This record gives sequence, C-alpha cells and structure tokens, in this order.
Amino acid sequence: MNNFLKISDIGNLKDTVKEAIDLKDNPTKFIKLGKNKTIALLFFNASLRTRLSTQKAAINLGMSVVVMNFTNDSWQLEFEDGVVMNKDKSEHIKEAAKVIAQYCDIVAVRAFASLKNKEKDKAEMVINGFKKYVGIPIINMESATAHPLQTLADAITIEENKTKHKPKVVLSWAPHPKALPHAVANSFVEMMHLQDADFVITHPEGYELDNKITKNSIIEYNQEKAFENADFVYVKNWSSFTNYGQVLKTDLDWMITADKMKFTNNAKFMHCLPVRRNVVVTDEVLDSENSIVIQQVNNRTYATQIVLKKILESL
Ligand code: SN0
Repeated sequence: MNNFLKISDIGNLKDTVKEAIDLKDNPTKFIKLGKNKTIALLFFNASLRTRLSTQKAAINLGMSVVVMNFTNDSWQLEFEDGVVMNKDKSEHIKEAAKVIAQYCDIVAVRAFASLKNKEKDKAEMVINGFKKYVGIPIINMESATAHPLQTLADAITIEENKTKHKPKVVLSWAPHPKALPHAVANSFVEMMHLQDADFVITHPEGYELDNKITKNSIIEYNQEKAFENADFVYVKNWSSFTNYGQVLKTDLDWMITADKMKFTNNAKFMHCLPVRRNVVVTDEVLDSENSIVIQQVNNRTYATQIVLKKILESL
C-alpha cells in the first residue's frame, strides 16, 4: 500500500481488522520495520487522539516522528494554482510539499473541511495538494471528506464487541452547537458497506449525507424506530450537506439518552470523541458500561500501526 486516503485503500477490511487485533498481544512485534524511517505529522486543525495514537503507532514500529502545526507555527500555505501570492499566504504547496519530503519517508496530514466551499472540500484541495507534489506515501488523519484511521479503529471495536455474525449498527446524528464536518460519518458509512451488518442511518430531514457515499443505505428519519434492536449505536453530529455547512437544528430532541437506548438490544454506545456531554449524549449513557468510546480510542493505535506497517513494507 502506498497511500491511505480512504478506508478502501486498506484492501481486505476483514483481514486487516484481524491483523490489528492480533497485534494487540505484541504491539512491538514489528519494531525493526521502521528503523531509520521518519514520519511527519502535519496538523492544520486541532487533534488529541489522532496526534498521540499516530505517534504511538510509529514508535511501536521503531520509527522517528516529527510533528508540525500549520495553525500558528508555520507559514500559511497557498493551494490554488496560478494565483498572485500578494496576500496572507507565504508559501505554495508546490515547494512546501517537496520541502517536507526532504525530511521524512511518510507524511500524514490533518486538514478539516472548510464547510464554506462545497466544491473545494469535495475536491480535497489540501490532501490532494500534498498527494500531487509530495512524492512520498501519504496518510489521511482526517481530510475534508474522510477520516479512515478513525473508521478502521471503529471496525476493530465492532469486531471485538459483536455477539452475532450480522449485528444491527445504527449511525445516529445528534445535536451540536457548532457546524461539524461530514468526514467521520462518511468514512463510517463506507466502512459499513464493507461489513456484513444490518446498517441504518438516522438523522433529521435536511441532514442527508452525500448520496454518492450513502448510496442505497437505509435512512430512517424516526430515531427511536431506527434504534429498535440495535446492537451498536454510533453517534456523530454533522452539519447539513445540502445547505452546505449550516446548522439547521440545535434543540436537544436528538440527544442520545438512556430512555432512547432502551429501544435497542442493549446496544453499545460509540463516538469518535471529542464529545459534548449533555448535548450529543447524556452523562448517564456516556458513563454507562455500554459505552465503548475508550476502547475505540485504544484501537486507534493498532489501526494506525497496521496502516503504517503496510506502507513501510512497500517502501
Ligand atoms: C471533528 C469532526 O470532524 O467532527 C473531529 C472528530 C474526530 N470534531 C470537532 O471538530 C468537534 C469540535 C467541538 O468543538 O466539539
């Protein structure tokens, strides 16, 4: 594998999940693989889990890690071609990508959706800018439209917790005060399409995700009905895709509560974090035994390690 930009880049999901679970018994089994190899982590947005788990995964493989924040610490980059650079942007991606490639063997990039310009977000300006000019393998640490490292960890977590061959998995929208990207939800949907599961998406009308991604997924606008007999409830807020980047609804009707969880088959509660307590989900649900959010976090390391291992093997 050369690049990891979307979940399907991993190849066989089932085998990859199994490989990741096996790795947990001996996380440093492949510590020699990354000797004398460096990964650069580039952040255009905030991060907690992605930043630490990617570093930890690289360390477990014997790699060196360099980290760069493009929020305050760096020159502001220009991604458009042919512009007159007489405003706030100091350096073009053409040079910046080639510069970064002089100092590392793999590059990982986090750059959220703008949620202002749908076409630019769909075109993945930032990550595709790097891909075009960097000339070394590239990993997506959440781009405008996808968060495949999160989704791979979620696939591992579902595999570890499922009690039947074909569980019912519900992706539920929940309220949030801010406009959030579609990336986590998109990748989760793509991953569920690769699984043997009974998959339902539930959200208020107006919150339909990109139908090029949801394809023929079942969409149920009644949240309680969607929750019936669910084995997993995966919760995420996203802003409107149709009315791009807008927050259409802020009341707490769609918050995940213990009463709603009663409709499920004692479902596990999942969320990628960070999560707004008592807006997205009540304390009671998040602190319950059915909440497996910390297991998801732990699996971020192993998911990323498998991705890095596959890339290192192809160098
Ligand atoms: C990001 C998102 O894509 O929704 C990252 C999730 C892994 N989440 C947020 O930006 C939440 C920010 C907040 O203020 O709650």
